[in-house]
Amino acid sequence: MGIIQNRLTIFLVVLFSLSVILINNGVEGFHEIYPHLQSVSAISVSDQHRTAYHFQPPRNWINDPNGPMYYNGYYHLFYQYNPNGSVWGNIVWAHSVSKDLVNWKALEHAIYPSKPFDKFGCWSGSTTVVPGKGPVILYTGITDDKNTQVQCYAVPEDPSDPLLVKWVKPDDINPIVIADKGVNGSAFRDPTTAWWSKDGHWRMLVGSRKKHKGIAYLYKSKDFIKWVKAKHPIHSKSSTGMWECPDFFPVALEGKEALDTGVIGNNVKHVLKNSLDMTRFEYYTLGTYFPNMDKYVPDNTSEDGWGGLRYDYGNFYASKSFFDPSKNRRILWGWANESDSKEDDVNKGWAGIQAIPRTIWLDPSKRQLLQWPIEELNSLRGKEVKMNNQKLNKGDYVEVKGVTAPQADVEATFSFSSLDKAEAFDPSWVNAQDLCAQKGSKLQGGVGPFGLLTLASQDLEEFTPVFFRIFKAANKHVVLMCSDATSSSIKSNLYKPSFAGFLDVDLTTSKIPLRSLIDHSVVESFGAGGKTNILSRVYPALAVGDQAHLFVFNNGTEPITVENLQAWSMGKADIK
Ligand code: DQQ
Repeated sequence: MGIIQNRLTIFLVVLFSLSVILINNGVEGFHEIYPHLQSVSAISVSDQHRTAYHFQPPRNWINDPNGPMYYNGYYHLFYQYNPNGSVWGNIVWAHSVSKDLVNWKALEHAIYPSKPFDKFGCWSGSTTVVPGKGPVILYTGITDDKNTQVQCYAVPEDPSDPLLVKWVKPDDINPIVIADKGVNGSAFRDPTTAWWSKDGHWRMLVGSRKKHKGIAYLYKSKDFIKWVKAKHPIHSKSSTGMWECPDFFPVALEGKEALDTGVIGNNVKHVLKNSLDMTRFEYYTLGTYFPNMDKYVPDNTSEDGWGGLRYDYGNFYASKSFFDPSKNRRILWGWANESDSKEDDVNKGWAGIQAIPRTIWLDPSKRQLLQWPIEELNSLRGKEVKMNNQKLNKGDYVEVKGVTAPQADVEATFSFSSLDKAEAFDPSWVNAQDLCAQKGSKLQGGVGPFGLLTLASQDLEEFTPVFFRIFKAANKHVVLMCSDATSSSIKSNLYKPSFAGFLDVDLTTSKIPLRSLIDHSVVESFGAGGKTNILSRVYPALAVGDQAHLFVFNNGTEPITVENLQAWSMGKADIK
């Protein structure tokens, strides 16, 4: 290629990257946008922003978690993977196994294009453990260059192999579902885990859209092989666009114990989550599943649409949960894409991580879910430092010393004695992210902003603050939680959003707890015990290695006390 052509290619790539970053929330939005980069392998892999304890393979591109499950003593994680480069393309199901969800061993790819029904791609899907049969994978196959999507079936070649290394896709039954006349065949993907019903049928959902209406189609089968579409979708919602990676499961009304996907009854609520391709945000509703009518109806306290609840208000997409029978819990996996440019990804030789797996259960208010990092993560906690009853007056920044600031787990409780100084809340502030961008962490407030400054350089040229700001509305207080990447790096050409969500927390205790998992290029935070959660990807240039620092801060006029801060230097997970 000549120099001019080279420059033109670089120019076009930069232009493309910028438009994707601006339009699509910084997250990969389309499936065929970098054909010329799909197979550009990394010359070397750059370690600078690689994570130490988040899941990522040694090199190349990853996206959605697929078919996570616990089976015969092993956790399995499959994921969308480009074996040839560090942008999306050439997608296979890569496969890793673990005994503890922290340390992982890679196996050979489980599913890759090899048949007429998946020749152009093996896209996302789920596993179901079928009694008497073992695990079955349902995934989306791409059959042609027009992006035609069908649902396919794969089973382990040797079900007695504890690692389930090899998977087969029987020719005589595949594809198991094709789009019928009423269904948009190029927007028809990501089958869920199936569930067994007393009427003798398996049921599963497939994500879709009709024009701008998001849809989850329901399919039924007696033998897991012949599937028939139910009379109507289990649920749909106008103007939400394509529903990718639907997830549907019950949660117990009381307590933390989880339920297998097919459990119904008076003591459960159901959750329907969809990943919205238009913005690459997800939202979920809590509601009631009426199995006899094949219908799901969201509660009237659960907003159905763009303003709905999110698992995470940051960079977290295409998530999938599974029931872990070994500990009676439901675990949520989600993909966190890069926020740098495609050229950065090609240069780094890798792109994409999985968020820390989270246990999810119903909040006692029954209006939202709670999430918390899996307990196994604590095994990586090393040296611990503490800060007790540290007073923070307006403008105070205090360093938390003695912890590896770029690789840490921090839990802290922030308290205040009065809400009198809370700023007035303008009811037109409906979008938390806009409000966070407007106010930031530096603008002085009344009660807050207060919280952590993570990945901070000594002189604060770079920092990623995770913080709260409390407002006074007509009859209540409104708490804003932010994870703001605006000042995270002196580097330009990065997506640096002010991610934020509102936090439904009881303020009568005058305390707000916060946990942040800091891991080089990710800050994953859990507000008030996992009520509002935000994952940010950041790429500091100065705040790296031992030049990175951790601070607590307060920029509000109300004094804040940091109670019981514990920060652990985190070890490195063994991910091969
Ligand atoms: N990614 C997969 C699709 C899914 C999308 C393709 C979500 O199956 O809809 O890599 O990120």
